[in-house]
Amino acid sequence: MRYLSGGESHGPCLTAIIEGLPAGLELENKLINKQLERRQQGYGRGERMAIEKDRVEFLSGLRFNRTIGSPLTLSIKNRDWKNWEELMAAEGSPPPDAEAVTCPRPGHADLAGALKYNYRDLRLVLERSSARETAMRVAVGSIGRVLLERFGLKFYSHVAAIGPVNSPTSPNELPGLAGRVEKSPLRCADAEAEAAMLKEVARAKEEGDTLGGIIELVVMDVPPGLGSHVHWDRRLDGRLAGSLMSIQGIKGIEIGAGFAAASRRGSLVHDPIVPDQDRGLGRPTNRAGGLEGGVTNGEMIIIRMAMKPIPTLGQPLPSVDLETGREAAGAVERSDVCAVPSATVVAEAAAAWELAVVFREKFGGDFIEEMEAAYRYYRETLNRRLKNSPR
Ligand code: EPS
Repeated sequence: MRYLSGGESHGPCLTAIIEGLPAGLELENKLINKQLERRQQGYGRGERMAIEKDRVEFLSGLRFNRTIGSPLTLSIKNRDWKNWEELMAAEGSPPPDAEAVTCPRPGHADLAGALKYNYRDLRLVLERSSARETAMRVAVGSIGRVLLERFGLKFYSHVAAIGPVNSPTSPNELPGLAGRVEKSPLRCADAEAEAAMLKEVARAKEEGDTLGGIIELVVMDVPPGLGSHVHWDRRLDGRLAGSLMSIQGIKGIEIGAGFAAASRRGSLVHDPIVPDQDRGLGRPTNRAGGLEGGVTNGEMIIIRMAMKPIPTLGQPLPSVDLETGREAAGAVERSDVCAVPSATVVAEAAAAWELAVVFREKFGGDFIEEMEAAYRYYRETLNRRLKNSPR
């Protein structure tokens, strides 16, 4: 299963084509739209979010709310397009008053992208590097999530830190606190931490600055055996990390105990395997974060991501005007102060997509019932195997 997406931040729309979904999967746009709405929330977003109201449209691959096995084409309109029609026109020439963006923002894709593609106008980089692209990633990931929810997988996320303020919530608490997270303007499960984070974001905004933070993602009820140890590019830890790291602004990833495991002895890192009355085998701890050898082990997946502060600053850092070669401040554009809450929703979707891909690899099938039969067979085999293991 794979997808490609296209679309500029201020172009007419975002588009994606997904190939490889089983036929017969029920899809309703309201499920996808709910995820798109979640992504648009969050204290710290800029004025753009007041303009957009993201909604998915299905352009192919769906008939009467069921996939038909052909490529599923999705579209999300950019409402802001009406303000950019001339400057971002696909054909013709630039309007006479069009000004090129020539001062790269430190920390942004501006400079590296312009050097790579030999652009004069940095707009050609920022239009596609923009986190606007994540609207489509959420739509695509949500379709993977619809598929996985049929098999009982559950996704939770929260903001574990914004700038220097940490939330004390642990991953195990997330299912019970999901309602609180959904209502929080910062997707933070802890009221006290949330209040301090809100202050921090307001202060950064006042000072023309931006903030990053830490996102925690949990996936529950994941069957063991997804991914594979047999080849590097089939290891699921690497695939999840690659996909999550590619979300705009993410600079660090850890699975389970992550970096903390490096300073502890093995006896304090690895999760003992014990007999378990109900499951056959149990793990009293989950420092592996649900993945061993690049394969899911049946425990919940726990991933933490570090997001850097947004590089578009109200008080810009020093830069160079690429047109003149002289010192100049980095470009100032309308932007967000903090997008960590939105990124938690993007992370859920990106992980859902990657897990859906490995689910399709393992259980295959051209139609959904065929896939479900393969899944049932595997579950029965696991049950026999685990229940019969000698105690
Ligand atoms: C972004 C800059 C802002 C954000 C945008 C990402 O957009 P604009 O330049 O139009 O104000 O709002 O995020 C989105 C549009 C979105 O849907 O998340 C950037 O430069 O990355």
